[in-house]
Amino acid sequence: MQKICVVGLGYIGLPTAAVFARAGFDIVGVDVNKQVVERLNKGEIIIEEVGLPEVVKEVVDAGKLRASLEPEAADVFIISVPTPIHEDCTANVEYVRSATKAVVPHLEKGNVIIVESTIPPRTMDDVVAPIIREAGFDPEKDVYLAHCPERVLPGRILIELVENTRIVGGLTKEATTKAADVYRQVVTGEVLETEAVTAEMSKLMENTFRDVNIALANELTKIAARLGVDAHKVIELANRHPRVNIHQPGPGVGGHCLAVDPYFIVEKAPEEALMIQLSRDINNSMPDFVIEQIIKLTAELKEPRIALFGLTYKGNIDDVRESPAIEIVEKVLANPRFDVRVHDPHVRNEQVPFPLSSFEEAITDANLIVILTDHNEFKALDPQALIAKMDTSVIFDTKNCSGLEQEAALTVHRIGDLTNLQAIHVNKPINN
Ligand code: SAJ
Repeated sequence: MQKICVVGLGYIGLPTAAVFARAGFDIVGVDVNKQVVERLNKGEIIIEEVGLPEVVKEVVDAGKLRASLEPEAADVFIISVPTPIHEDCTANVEYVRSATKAVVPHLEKGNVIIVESTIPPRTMDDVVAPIIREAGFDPEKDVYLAHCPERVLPGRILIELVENTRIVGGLTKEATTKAADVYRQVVTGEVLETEAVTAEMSKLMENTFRDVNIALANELTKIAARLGVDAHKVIELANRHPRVNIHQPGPGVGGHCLAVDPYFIVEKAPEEALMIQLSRDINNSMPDFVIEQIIKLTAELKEPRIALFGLTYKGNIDDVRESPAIEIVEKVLANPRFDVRVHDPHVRNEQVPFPLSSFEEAITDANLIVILTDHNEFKALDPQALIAKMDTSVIFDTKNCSGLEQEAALTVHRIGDLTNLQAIHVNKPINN
């Protein structure tokens, strides 16, 4: 059986190592984090993913997976390390570079090296191949270099690693086939073969497609606010056309993929990637658009009490990375006029630099609830409980998810339908 060395034991590398180990491969997993390595060798993991603890325990106990701080000789190397963005929105490929350098001393002719990390176009040619060449190998003849981007969804990683279609792009045709054959031993979905740069671009374009389409929905929302149209209704009706799929507007785009990957394209072709950059700008402008509405809604209140609901970048997860909700909360908290409560049933206090409140605390005496994330809890809010506890029962739903209906005692504004947005009035005069 082939031996695989997986470099980077994070959200993708570790499940990948586990899936190959379960299929019978001998796996050594490498990470620079000592704690990750020590725990893994005891069959324990420090990340959360459905089903993963069980599979890892099984393969570690069976001697199929072990961890190390250093790479070692293997038939196949899989590099799965992060590619964060710099302050100036260019990709930081340092981890890919250092992982490749760490692998090189253990390389032998005929080895396969696969990069799974999301990388800017041409990184395989311009960053990875030169390191291999410097080490004395011909990257087009002696070893087989390929990019195989991951495309799994957290919570379903073990299933999607096996069932999703994979794209494999090698530096040469032979490298493509060699790398694709590695995946064919565990993947039940299709394994599609292409060149390295095409594989790099297709991964980036998948997430860019979504980002651009969300930007279109967000732009529609702003147009609708100006023209007095309900954008949600427009989207619902337009999407009845068999070839139209307008996405959903919201408070912005978060997560470590959609909010990051489009910049990898802009970086390499800034003069051409105009729509991609503009879409990033539109989505990045949404937190301020939400705050503008909060300011309009509370303009006539002296010290408005505001409950902000939801911090994660999407519903029913605990991930706050790049979340637009965090930006909104921090800006609202910075405004001394506002008395703010923040509530998210999926987030623990130590994840964020401000205090969190319970649902009860947040709604009691509130003038306004702003929904920023579509958690199930916020889809099923009980209007009577809100009316009973809030001071003025006004909801601003930026995810159009609450299911709350406008009624005499309850005012509901949705992000795509701001036609009737008016300042909240209180019966008592505000000054004196
Ligand atoms: N969002 C909207 N409107 C929409 C859809 C999403 O505002 O109509 C927002 C969400 O609220 C969230 C953001 O976009 O803030 C991203 O959410 P998502 O669920 O679209 O994407 P991710 O980042 O969780 O996962 C994506 C997936 N890519 C695609 O769907 C094309 C996933 O398959 C990839 O594996 C992942 O990126 C990745 O690792 O690249």
